[in-house]
Amino acid sequence: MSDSSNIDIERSADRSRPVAELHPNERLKDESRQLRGTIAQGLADPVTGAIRDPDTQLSKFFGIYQQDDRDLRDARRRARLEPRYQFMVRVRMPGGVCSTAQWLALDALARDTADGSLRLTTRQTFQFHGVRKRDLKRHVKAIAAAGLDTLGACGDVNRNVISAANPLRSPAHAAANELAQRIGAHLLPRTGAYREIFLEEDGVRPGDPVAGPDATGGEEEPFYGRTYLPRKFKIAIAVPPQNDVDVYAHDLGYVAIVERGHLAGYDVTVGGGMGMTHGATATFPRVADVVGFCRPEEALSVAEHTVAIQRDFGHRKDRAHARFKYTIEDRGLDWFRAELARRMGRPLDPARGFRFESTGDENGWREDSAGLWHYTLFVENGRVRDRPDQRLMSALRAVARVHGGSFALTTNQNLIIAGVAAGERGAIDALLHEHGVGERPGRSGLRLNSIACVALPTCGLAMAESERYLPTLLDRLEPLLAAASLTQAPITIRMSGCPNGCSRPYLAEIALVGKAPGRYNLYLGASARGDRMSALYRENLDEAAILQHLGSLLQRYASERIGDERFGDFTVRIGAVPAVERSRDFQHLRAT
Ligand code: SRM
Ligand code: SF4
Repeated sequence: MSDSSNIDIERSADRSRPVAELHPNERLKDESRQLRGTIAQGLADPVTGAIRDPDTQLSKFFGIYQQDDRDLRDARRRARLEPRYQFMVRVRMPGGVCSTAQWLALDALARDTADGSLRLTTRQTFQFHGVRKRDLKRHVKAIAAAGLDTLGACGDVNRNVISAANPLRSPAHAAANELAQRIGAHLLPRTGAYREIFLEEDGVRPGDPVAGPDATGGEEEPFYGRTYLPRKFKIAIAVPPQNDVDVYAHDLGYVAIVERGHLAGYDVTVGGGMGMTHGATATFPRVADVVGFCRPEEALSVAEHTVAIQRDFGHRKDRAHARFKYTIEDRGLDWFRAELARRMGRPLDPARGFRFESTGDENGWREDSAGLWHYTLFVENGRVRDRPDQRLMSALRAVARVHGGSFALTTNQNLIIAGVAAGERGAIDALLHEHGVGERPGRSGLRLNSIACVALPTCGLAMAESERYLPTLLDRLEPLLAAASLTQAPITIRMSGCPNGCSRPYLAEIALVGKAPGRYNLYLGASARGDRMSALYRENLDEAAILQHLGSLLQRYASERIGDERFGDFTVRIGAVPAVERSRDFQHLRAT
């Protein structure tokens, strides 16, 4: 198979078929009048806190998820009340940078129309939780007034494009951030539904990123068409030696190649993804493959054509098989390269090669070559809220009021106070300290390299706790680390409340994936560079068993590691888990 015109290409489940033969969501999208559905009517209905059923699928395309508070489910059922419906609202912010004015606007909004907290996500943006239906339009309008939007933050479209954190760090970081913004704008849905329903503006401002159909004067969705993509599509841009974005977890990735101080272009990766379903071996996480090199001026075209290939060939019958990783698995890399070359008019150049060192963030103050300072603040699991001992939300509000630079979100759920003049550092340190925030001497390397997904009580798919539990588990693991003299060891640990893998767990040296309340599958053996997945070590563990298994492995690591060997590599070397080089191995191990 080398050419898309080849008659061997299986087309029975892609968009060449009538929607009636495909997954019901395809028909829903097709008949939705470019995502309008009856969302407006549902929002206007005062009788319920919910919107209408199929519209809950459509609202995702506007970054809006209907949820209910799962902590209250049983009590409300017993009281014969409808679930406590509320909405998660996700901001679209390619490259993850906001101004201090935007921070202050979002902070006010979190306290006004959400649950009083801001959530920094693994895709470098903000989520609000607990927004009630009656406040939803006001909430989205306030985000727009701050110069941001939520369009395409969820749904079957290209998602928030992420790039190596902090564009001020180096020229390559600036280029990566700029590329993220260009791709994000280029692949934004054009439907006017967002403005009509949530912003309630018919007028279109030229150049407005959420302008809608009149801005193009043509078809409402010239790129996506009536049925959009088969599934979500995710793009990341990395700048070695950091792989903070986890480029191998992405449908499409770019790795900056800097030669003699100049950005030569990008090595391109395709076919990564994390999601799977427990027990369904046809679903699996996959580490992306490097397929070639493109020059900076070709990068946008690579994104457009790659997403178009998935739009045209992605599986639209079975949503569990609809991510790009399965298109790549089904059809092969040679097919993809040929199809991309056909669309671009030339093949990608051979990959140049690169080397990653870690996926983590470097916490604390760092100076750049221009003499500006950047403070990376560890934000446990990305949750920005005030606690009695640590008034993080107030601290960052106070910093935003005096800080002359910007805020850069990281894909490890942390925050960089970016672009700080040397003379401003003391004031920022003092504000953080005053609110009980900042560096803490006893914090372990494991905690500083931890990520947990949201899970309960808002995520409808959670099987176990994650964000609310990982800090407690770490409290119990830290004495074991201390006993093994491993407090400073930079070991990555990630927890997800279900196998969908929102914390990208299968790329962490220690991964805990929720199976049932209080029960987790333990995966080990991923590389610290984010290029090798972990393998299932033990299933269905409760806390005591997790502590026992990790405790003894950490003890062995302390005494048997060779040089600066990382924990993931160590667990593979001693045979605790096999090395998972390919997703097929991951599947095989799970099935046996
Ligand atoms: Fe995710 C679904 C939260 C990053 C894979 N994810 C969800 C939903 C919307 C649950 C739902 O569908 O009802 C979660 C909302 C929970 C809540 O209450 O807020 C949710 N995902 C998150 C966030 C907030 C986790 C976090 O703690 O930061 C991340 C938001 C990113 C963003 O700003 O856009 C988030 N999700 C990811 C990632 C990591 C990444 O993208 O780098 C993944 C794995 C990578 C991938 O996509 O392969 C991920 N989320 C999923 C999946 C599995 C997709 C699949 O291919 O099978 C689902 C379920 C689905 O889509 O059906 C999902
Ligand atoms: Fe929810 Fe599962 Fe994602 Fe966690 S991994 S946020 S539980 S969908």
